[in-house]
Amino acid sequence: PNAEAFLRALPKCEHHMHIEGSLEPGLLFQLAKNNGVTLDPARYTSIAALEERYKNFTSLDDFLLYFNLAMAVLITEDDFEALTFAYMTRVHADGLVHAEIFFDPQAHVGRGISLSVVVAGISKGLEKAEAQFGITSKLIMCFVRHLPVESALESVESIMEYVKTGKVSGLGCDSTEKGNPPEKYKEVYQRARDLGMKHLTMHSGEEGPAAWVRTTVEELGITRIDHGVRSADDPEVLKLLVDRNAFLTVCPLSNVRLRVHTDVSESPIPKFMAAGVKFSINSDDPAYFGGYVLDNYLAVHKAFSFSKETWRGLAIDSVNGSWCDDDRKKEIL
Ligand code: ES4
Ligand code: ZN
Repeated sequence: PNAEAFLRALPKCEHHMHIEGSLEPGLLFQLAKNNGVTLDPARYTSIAALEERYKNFTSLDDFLLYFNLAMAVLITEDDFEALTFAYMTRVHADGLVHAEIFFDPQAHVGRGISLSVVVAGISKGLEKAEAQFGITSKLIMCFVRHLPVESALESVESIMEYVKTGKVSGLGCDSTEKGNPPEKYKEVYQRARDLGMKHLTMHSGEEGPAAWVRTTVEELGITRIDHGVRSADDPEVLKLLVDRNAFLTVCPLSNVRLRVHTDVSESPIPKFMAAGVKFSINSDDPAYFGGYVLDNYLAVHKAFSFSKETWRGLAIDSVNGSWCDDDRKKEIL
């Protein structure tokens, strides 16, 4: 309880949260009803049954099946706004001051929802939250690895009008890692750079090996790595991350739910600290993985009992690893 109040009060930034992954079962059923969407009755029986199922994911792909099915209820601009505002309201209560949020344009456009509806809805939710709570944010488009590279290129090209207006700030890459090594996406990131995209990140080293994190840094030139926990398997990769001033967005509860490790106590966070690798602590898909950002901080504290001084340092790192400008960082710190 003492630790909780302390961690809540620390000004924190989150950099790894898929907005579609903040769709709580309650809102999912409500939107299905409002929008007349029929969910698979074998999978979507009740809120309680769904929450139980979420405790039994066997892998990233097993989770992604549910993550992608649930999106069917997100139809209107209001749906995306409500989803986003619900997340921002929730994390404001956790002491979050800045959020960098992923979304998967291909997953929505592919089922007939226009990109303008998706971006306008999410943006409205973010603007409303900034006006009411003072939380700032950045929106990051991710391309998905389960679709062809050609589709990723199209998605990057179509997002550029929103990058130009400042509604979208960066590019990430998510979904199935196994069978999709980072070098497959060199061209996609190159296109994004050519088009003037400045902030780049990539899910790497979640289920894939440390060697793929190396490729992400050395071949793709990306130094923000989402997850990256498998880097800890190779001291040379840890050294590379330090040398390149890389930043990992670690998601402890996600890693347990998706069987990357069996318990938060197996998280390589202490190894990263010992090696001098900078990172932040994040929720990934809070509606699916058993908690929001503060729950992740608390789980790490339960596992490792860091001192207040250590926690202050980690929260400062979360601010410094953000893509907000220096004035905003100063204001937070
Ligand atoms: C994801 Cl945990 C995770 N890994 C990869 N892709 C994702 N999309 C949503 N959550
Ligand atoms: Zn993720």
